[in-house]
Amino acid sequence: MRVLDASFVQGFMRMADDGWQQGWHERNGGNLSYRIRPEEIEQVKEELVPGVWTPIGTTVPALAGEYFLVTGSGKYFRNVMTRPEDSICIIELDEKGENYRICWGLTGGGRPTSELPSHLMNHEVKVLATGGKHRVIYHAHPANTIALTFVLPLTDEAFTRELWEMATECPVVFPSGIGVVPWMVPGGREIAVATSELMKQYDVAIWAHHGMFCSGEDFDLTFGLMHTVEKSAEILVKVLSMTSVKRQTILPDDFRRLAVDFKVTLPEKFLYEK
Ligand code: 2HA
Ligand code: ZN
Repeated sequence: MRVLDASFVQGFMRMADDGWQQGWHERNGGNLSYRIRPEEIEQVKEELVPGVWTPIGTTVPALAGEYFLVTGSGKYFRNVMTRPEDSICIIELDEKGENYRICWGLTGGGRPTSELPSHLMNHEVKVLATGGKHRVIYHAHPANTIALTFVLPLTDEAFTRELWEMATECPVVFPSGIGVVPWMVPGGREIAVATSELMKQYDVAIWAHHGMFCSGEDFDLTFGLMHTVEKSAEILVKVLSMTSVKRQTILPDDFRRLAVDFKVTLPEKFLYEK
């Protein structure tokens, strides 16, 4: 089968285009990666041409030998639908999880996303934490979430609680909460370590004054997670634009009742009295 005809590639392209249409990917902003199933890579094997081994910049032994579909460094989400073969690539990791090689794509040259260390370290944490269920890591620059990093305290507790309050579905969609990474230089191992540490407990991490990372089982769930957090952030921005005091809101005991009916566990550290 042609790589571009495979359903996991089609799903990846659609998600990238959905993010572009949301306005989350100005210029070359954001990046997306998918951990390919063995049977999926088998389908497209004849089109793979391995390049040279290149250091990842970190070590991910739990992902040794795995294949990933990832966006390219400096490539635009806007072009993924029209020029996928130049915008995205399939990479293979070596037997130690120290190097990668490009096996398909980036026809005009280039490298995988500049955030490859963060993507792979998040994948590694999620493989271990979910028994391999999570396959998608998504980074975008949604404006309302970023705006809140200038006005809310940069704590997991503040972001989780404030965003849970803005839409009843939120604690059901991200019951474990949201982690916050203080401002750091992007692109390297240090921010990757900080993010993947948070991903041990959360499926969402916010990078102050930069953007958001989400992890999920498939394209629908991971895109939906980013979309839900950003929608909630948009509501909070609107509320804060009208007033600094909410007349009424969802209270800690309301969340506790919701948790029972929707069969989710909401950590008590987010249900503090204000
Ligand atoms: O330009 O979003 O964080 C890609 C990015 C870097
Ligand atoms: Zn970014």
